[in-house]
Amino acid sequence: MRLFQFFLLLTIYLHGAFAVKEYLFKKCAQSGFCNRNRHFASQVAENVDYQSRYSIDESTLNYIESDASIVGDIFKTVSDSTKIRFPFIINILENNNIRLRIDEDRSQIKLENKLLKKERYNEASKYAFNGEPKSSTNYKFNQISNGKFSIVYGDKNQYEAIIYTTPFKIVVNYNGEEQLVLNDRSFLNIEHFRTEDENDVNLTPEESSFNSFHDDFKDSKDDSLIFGPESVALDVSFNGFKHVYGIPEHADTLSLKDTSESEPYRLYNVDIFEYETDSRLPMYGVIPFMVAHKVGLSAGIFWVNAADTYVDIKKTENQVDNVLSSKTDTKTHWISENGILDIVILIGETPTDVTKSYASLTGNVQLPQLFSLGYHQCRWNYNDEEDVLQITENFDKYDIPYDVIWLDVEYTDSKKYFTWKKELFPDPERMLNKLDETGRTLVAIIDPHLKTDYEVSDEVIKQDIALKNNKGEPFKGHCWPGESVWFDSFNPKSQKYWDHLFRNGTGLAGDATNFHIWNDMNEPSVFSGPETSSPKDLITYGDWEIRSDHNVYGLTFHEATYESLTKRFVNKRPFILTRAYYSGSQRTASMWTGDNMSKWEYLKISLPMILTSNVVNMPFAGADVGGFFGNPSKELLTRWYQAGIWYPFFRAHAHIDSRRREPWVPGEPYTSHIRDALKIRYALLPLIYTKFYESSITGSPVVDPLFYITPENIKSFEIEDEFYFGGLLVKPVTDEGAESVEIYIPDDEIHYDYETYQTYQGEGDHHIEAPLGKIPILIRGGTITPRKDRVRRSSKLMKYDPYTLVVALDSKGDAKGTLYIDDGETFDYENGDYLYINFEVSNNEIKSNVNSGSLNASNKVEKIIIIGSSTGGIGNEATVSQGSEWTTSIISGENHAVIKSPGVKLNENWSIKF
Ligand code: NBV
Repeated sequence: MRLFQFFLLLTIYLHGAFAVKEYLFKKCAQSGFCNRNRHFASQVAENVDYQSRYSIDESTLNYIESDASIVGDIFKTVSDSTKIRFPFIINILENNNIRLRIDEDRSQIKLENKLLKKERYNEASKYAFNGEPKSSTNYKFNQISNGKFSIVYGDKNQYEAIIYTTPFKIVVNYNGEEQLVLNDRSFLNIEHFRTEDENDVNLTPEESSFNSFHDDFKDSKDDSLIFGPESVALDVSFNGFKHVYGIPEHADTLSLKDTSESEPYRLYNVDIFEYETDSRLPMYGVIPFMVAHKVGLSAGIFWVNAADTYVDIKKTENQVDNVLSSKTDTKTHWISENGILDIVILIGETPTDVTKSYASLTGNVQLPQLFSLGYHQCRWNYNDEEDVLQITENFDKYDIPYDVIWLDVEYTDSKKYFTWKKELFPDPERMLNKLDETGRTLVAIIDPHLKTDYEVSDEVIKQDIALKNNKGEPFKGHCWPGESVWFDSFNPKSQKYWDHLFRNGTGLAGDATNFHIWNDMNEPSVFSGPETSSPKDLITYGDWEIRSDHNVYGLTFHEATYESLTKRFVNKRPFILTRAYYSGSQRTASMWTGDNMSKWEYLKISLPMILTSNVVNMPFAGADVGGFFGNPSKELLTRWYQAGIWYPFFRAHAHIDSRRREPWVPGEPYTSHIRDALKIRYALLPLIYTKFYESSITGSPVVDPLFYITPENIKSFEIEDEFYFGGLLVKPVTDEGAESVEIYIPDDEIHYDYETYQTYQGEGDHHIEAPLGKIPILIRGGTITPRKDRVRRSSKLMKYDPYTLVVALDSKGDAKGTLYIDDGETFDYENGDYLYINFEVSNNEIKSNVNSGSLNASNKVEKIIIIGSSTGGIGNEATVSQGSEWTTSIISGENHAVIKSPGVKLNENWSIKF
């Protein structure tokens, strides 16, 4: 064991004194497969006469009726005597997405190593997709003529994919215009199987052999690289698209950067401590889905691959056209270490369409329990039962709402998960019950590394459900507890033991149901491993190298935890926070952006990072409020809370070495400002819950980047420090000392100040005073925001409270909104026990219409605030009708009027004339 390195890493972790050690992570040039593909691409690009070596053998083309697919063989001409066969399959999926898969025929190869499957890994889709996507039969297949065939699809035949056979290339048209081109630049490259001895004859002149059979990067030197070079790469051009988004996780801008002169964006789940901002380095999570947008059209690419991946982005000025939005093309180059080539192309009229379409493949976010949308108080660590209960008491004493307290690693006995440090937490169930009295919940951490020599790891070894080294023995490495083994959550057999550990009664937390789980370090983080992760030649269940399925490991781990919690609870939605994630994680977990720092730049970067997460359908996202490493100034802490109330997942967290900073710690006026911010969050829980419900049904974001609301406005395409949360346009203050902001309104819709109702109108920047106590929030005209204005100690205690509706009129005097209500905890809503209500205002009348569901909720509406200049003319009485008719009073104020106590129940339709 490299003990010295282990201690060095540990020191860095504990003291948090250094910036990210960039040199610990492979640059593209140091990574065998990335280096080779960038080299290949540069050779190809330099040669204007270059012709891709890949072409379809036209005689192999076939239509398979059973799944409406088009299949055939692509051949790569290595030399006159060597041609390599790659079977391909094309499907049109529901929602007008087109999927291309290219595999390698490895049936003839002989692999000495009997521990591994010899095929290319093809299971990423099994984890990412929400069930096998349905193929559509509804398309027209135009047989080959003149070296190409085409597929026309869509209800208006608006999509067309033209597949060129020699060389191979796919052009995707929409409404007759070329939008996307695959293998446009001839960067398609699938490194076929060969032994080291045969390597030379298998290399073409434009290829390199850099690090094909060994790896000379630091701790990667032991990598056995049994398969040699096996990368898969492809270029995709987006015509006329200047902006692309997505492919998290990176601490970078919302609109992705050109990487021609820098590192590519790397997608590899790693524990990157003290990460830097403005960086293309990999982070904890991976979603290989990119959204492109231009005026009039959006597109997406889902690169279904779970191996180490790099993405290059190049923006090129297109000489022909002079229109600003359409003169730039974005050209992308996707490079993965291995696996099959599996790509889905999505096209929609708006970015929301593309996000939803991707969600239709990978599943929507699960509807969270309502408590989990409240405020989470975490730090590494709350020391003992008394500490936990004292914190709770202080929240009540200072009149600050909060729902969840968290326990980090120190609650365990010597970091042995599923144990408690008995002297500090003598009776966890008693503690949980006390928390429950005020509706509070506990979340405790459980990681996948299991300290060797204790009953849980012994059992994991005995049951053969640990990750294995390349000899097929349980892999032993170092992590928090010292020497550890890793739980192999790919193995279906492991679920049973996991369920056992989480079981009710004698299990982890007695019978408590206010107990949920945080899965950390599941990249997996291995202190003694290369790039702080698992050696790439570990073997996971199914006889795959972790090289192939590394990026889904974290997902399988949190999915196992989710599954165990569904069994532990009777009919309650589990809450899981995960650090590592992949496409599909949204179905069962929330995420946060890991170990940020108590600095203004990390507050700033949290916004594009969370917006990116929403673009790629992982909307239950947050960042550590206050910053993990270091100590925030009181001003920074306050501003961070004011921004954090808009994170879909809202948790404050701090490193073990940092000073205490719970909301009452900074004192006045900061504590009051933080309290005010938290009360805004709690009052808006009905809106937040409704946004989550809508996302869980349609796949739409919970927080929208501006260009999702105004996709026609080029100026909104790069805005990342503002967003819409429902009808609220928010620009948190993220600059030290700032007393005001310029908020950009992306169109001519009227907006109103959230507190004063002052009007702002006109596309462009607007000045808003924002002294420390003020969060710049505008309400968009034409929207209705549901609230609960009686903020209590926790969300559970607000369950039966009445609602307030905030109606912001547009210039015509109209507005629309929705509200979702259910019991906030169970799955009963799946059987109709909920209410989804539409509100509409026009002609001085507000109408409520229960759109679906039939919950017998007794909640009423206690007031309706109508905002708009026309409210000046409103009288002092409103007529309410729900079954019978009655009147109620209206009180008018500056730019608004309030309908007092209308007394309507939400579970039946009603209307009010004012
Ligand atoms: O469990 C300790 C920390 C945790 O507080 C943090 O949120 C995680 O991102 N964990 C990482 C382990 C390493 C911290 C340096």
